[in-house]
Amino acid sequence: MTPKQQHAFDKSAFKASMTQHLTQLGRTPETAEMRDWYLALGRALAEHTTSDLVATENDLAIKQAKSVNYLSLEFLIGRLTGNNLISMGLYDEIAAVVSEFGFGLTDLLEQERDPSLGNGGLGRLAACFMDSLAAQQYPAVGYGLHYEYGLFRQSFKDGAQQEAPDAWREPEGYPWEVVRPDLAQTVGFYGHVAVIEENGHTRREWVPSLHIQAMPWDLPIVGYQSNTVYPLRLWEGRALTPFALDAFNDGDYTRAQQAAIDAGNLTKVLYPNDNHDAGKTLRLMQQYFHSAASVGDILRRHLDAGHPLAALPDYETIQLNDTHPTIAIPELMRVLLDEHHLSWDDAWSISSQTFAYTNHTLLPEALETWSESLMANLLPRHMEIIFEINHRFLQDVAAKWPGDVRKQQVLSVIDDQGERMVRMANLCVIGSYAVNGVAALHSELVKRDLFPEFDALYPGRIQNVTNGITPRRWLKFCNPDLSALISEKIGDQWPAHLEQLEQIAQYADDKAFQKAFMAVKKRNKQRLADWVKTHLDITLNTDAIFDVQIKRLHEYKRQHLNLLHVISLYHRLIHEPNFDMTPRVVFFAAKAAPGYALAKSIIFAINKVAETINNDPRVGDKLKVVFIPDYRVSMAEIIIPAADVSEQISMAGKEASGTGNMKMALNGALTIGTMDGANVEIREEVGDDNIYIFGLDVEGVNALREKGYHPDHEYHQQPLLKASLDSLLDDTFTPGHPGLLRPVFDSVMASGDPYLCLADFADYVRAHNQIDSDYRDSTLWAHKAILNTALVGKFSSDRSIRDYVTNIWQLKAVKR
Ligand code: CJB
Repeated sequence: MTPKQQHAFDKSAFKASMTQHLTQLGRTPETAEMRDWYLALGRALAEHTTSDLVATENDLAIKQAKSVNYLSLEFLIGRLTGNNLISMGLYDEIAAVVSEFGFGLTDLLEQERDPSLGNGGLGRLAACFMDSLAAQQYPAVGYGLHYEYGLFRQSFKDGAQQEAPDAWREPEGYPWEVVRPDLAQTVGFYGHVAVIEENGHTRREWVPSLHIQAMPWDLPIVGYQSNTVYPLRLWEGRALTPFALDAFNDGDYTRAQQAAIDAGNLTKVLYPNDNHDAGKTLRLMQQYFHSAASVGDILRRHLDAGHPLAALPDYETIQLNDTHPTIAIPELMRVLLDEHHLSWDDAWSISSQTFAYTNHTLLPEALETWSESLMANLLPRHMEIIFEINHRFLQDVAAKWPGDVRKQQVLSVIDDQGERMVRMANLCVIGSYAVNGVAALHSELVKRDLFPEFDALYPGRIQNVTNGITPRRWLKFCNPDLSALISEKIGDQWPAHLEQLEQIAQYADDKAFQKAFMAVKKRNKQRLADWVKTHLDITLNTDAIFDVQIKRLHEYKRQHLNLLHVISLYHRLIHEPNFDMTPRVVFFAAKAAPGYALAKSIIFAINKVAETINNDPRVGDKLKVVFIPDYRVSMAEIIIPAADVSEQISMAGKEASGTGNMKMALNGALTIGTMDGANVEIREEVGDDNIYIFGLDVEGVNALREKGYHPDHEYHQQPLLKASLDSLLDDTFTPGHPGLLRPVFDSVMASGDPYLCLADFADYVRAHNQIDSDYRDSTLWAHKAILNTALVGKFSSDRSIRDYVTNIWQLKAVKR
């Protein structure tokens, strides 16, 4: 439904449609529960988005335009209903409809379970990018996987993380999705390569021994105030036939159903690792399944539109979101070579002008490699093609650096030191026309430290596109009061033109505006405090500083540094009679990968410290610690508008960009952060006075390592640090059970403190002390907070997408 159609929004027809959908759920308005109403609302709205999706798909101008295909194993979209209502321009109309049925819209929206089809930043970025593509009408299709279970649900038992399956579709199915059986693909696995003699030529062709059906489900990505709706197409693994007929007829029922069981497992669950490659066969199967189905669909669309194969790069570009879909490169080569019988050079020319690759991390443990023997078994023809790509590539390397064996070794797609492994990142760089990092600093480090030889071999190929966030979800929807206040001052065009926020900078010292701005913050803090009271039974003081660290649990993100600061505050409150501090609530929310033991120990430690501090009457409401369980997009939508302080404290050089930093700054929080990732660019925008930078920068980290780092020196030289660490060993936080928190102590003391928490501790405490004193000056704080909101317009994902469009994809917007 478009703004044009909005005028024609037919309330009574819509109400009838909702009632009709209730009937299909076996309910009447009298018997329906809140959930049924939510489902009926979603289904009634989805009728409109589906029809716009199909119309967009069949739009001739779009078929004739170049599209981007965003390939990602993760799309962390979050709830769609509220967001789509905003994009459709129907929020107020629908609020009126549901109130006539006797409900509040926000209560109804709470019924939706988040589709958690991603782990963290990488998956959320993909969702923001789809939103910005649709908002600006750059033709796009998102390709992902239709996991039956998303990221696990997290709860705590005696402080320890428990995981439960996330059945996000619930029994009734997800109201926004539509299955597209006419677009199903078939994907092969295993088998052998046949050599076929034909007209005096031999050619090679893969004969898979297992076939699985890829069934697409489309979710609507609704353009902001437009009728453009692009698909997020998610592939589900299904058996081609429900059972093997021969075995069925022989009465071997178990074997007969094996195919269905195998196929059903393929997209059963999202792998819960973030920034970590676990190397499981089923994961490689998911990756290939995703790539093959997506490449098949892209070629179908291209050929259906009547374009020649050779023109593929003129009409389609394929963005690889990290290395997870790399296998799409040899898959496209295979289809061009073996199915369309193109020559190697022609196929390579097409393929290498079609793919582009985004690198999201420098962490060695996250850089994917696959065992050559595993790949040769699962995808024998692809392995041959990879060898051929590598063989030709190494000839180029030898031509550039004659006789340099080391260059050959580091650049080769195959790592042959030890078990032979396929390096997916190398394959991506070789097979792509553009490679980008996700923030200026990160992209420099990709060139300087990760791929210096590639940068020399292919000058200009490695670029930067700084990440961004969608202002529709991360300001307009999640912070309606601040949105209204901004619109009052500068009009309501800013959600599509975030740079306009700069105009509110002129009100940074306007007393009335400061008052209104801080009143909004206070209401948002109250909303979060109410949530905490209801769900965790902790009473919070909303005059306290709300100090927030929300992100995946990872040593490099240093939640344990934050914890040490919390412990140091507690220590001082108890042991220094003259110590005074501005009241503070420190919020954490984070999931740990189920197999990441230390991350789980850190969660446990935070929970135990929280329990002790929150129940110590000597502390009063000076300090509270809240670990919000089951962090997810819908929770972020409540926490972010309430944050005063945003913790972005990774060890410099480790966080590629960060996007939570952008969301909190946009909502008027001040960052305490290292010179890492996008913090560097946030500082450039907001200015030194409006951000709290601390700790070693990348050069400092390298210099310290060179010199030799000894965490125990820090321990012995800094009494407050020592006291804080020691309390992890005794039973301060685990009464009667000393030693339970030792893993966290050991991670910095016995394991050499790989992320330099102790080296940065003193400066971190200094920065927090500055925050403590600045916050007391409410005028000063309001000034800084307003400037954060005003000056981070650069971080709209609309700008990121325009950078991709201009510097990489070369697309034109098609207005419908
Ligand atoms: N990132 O979320 C992930 N998972 C990975 O496996 C690798 C990187 C994150 O991607 C975000 C989007 O680019 C970045 O903002 C973040 O720094 C990075 O850790």
